Amino acid sequence: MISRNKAIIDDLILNYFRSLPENKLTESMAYSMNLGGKRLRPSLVLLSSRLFGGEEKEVYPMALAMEMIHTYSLIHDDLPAMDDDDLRRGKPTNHKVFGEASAILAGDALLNEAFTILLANYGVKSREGAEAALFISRAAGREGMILGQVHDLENEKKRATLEELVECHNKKTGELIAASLTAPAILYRAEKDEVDKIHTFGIQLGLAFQIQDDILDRTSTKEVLGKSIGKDGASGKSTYVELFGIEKSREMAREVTDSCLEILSTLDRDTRELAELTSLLLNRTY
Ligand code: GRG
Repeated sequence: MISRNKAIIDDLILNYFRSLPENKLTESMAYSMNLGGKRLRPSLVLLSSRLFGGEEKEVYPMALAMEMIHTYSLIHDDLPAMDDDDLRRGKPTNHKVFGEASAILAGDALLNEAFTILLANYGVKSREGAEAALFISRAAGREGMILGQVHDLENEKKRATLEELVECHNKKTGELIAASLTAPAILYRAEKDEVDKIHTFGIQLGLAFQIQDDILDRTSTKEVLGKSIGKDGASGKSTYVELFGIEKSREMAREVTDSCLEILSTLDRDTRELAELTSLLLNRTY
């Protein structure tokens, strides 16, 4: 199921960029979009549309847009002014290949492209479509992922409390993951109670994902993939592992995963695929 979703999304991305005029900007956008990656957020869009009774193909543009927003955030996060990383997904970061100015513009263009796609395919077509696009915009912006990035920069300068760390992760990682699940629910007119539940599930899934990411940053072969890995461990930057150690962090990731599965069990829908993905994420190795 996971590899099928990933294959669909990889194809969507390839075909989309093949349809664009070839120039320096589209080359730089396509470079980062095609670097690989787990395609978690677009996969969640597909799974959520199935959960809420949608037609899978109808959310392909939404899935593509979510991966574009995610990729823009990674390009900007890697810039010298932010994390200053040379490698992403094991390959040279966008600014290392195309230069800093070009990388900033590629990120900007991916963000705009995502909202062009969302508005053209959903926003101008129905009220639910517009509400789904609005939800994604809020999750990615000032109240969501970008605010999380601001918290993350602040937490680099001090030892964060658990509450500060959770708030940072919920915004930086959780909101976009949650929006990938919530936007299809809105599009397919799920009841308010279900929309709230899938959103809460998404935020918790983001937290479990981020704790696992902190653990992998310290323990796995990810160490050879980018220099921020060593930096997180050595600089005292606030992470779960830094605050609680590996074993306690593993226990916390398990607890949050259990609470995700608990939320899913309260939805009167076939949540087996999402439950399977949730458990797989806890055991992921990259
Ligand atoms: C610069 C606006 C702006 C936001 C940056 C998402 C983010 C906020 C920064 C990326 C750095 C980071 C470690 C974020 C935490 C979330 C996370 C684990 C991102 C990596 O997501 P994966 O593992 O990446 O899904 P792949 O490569 O598989 O797509």
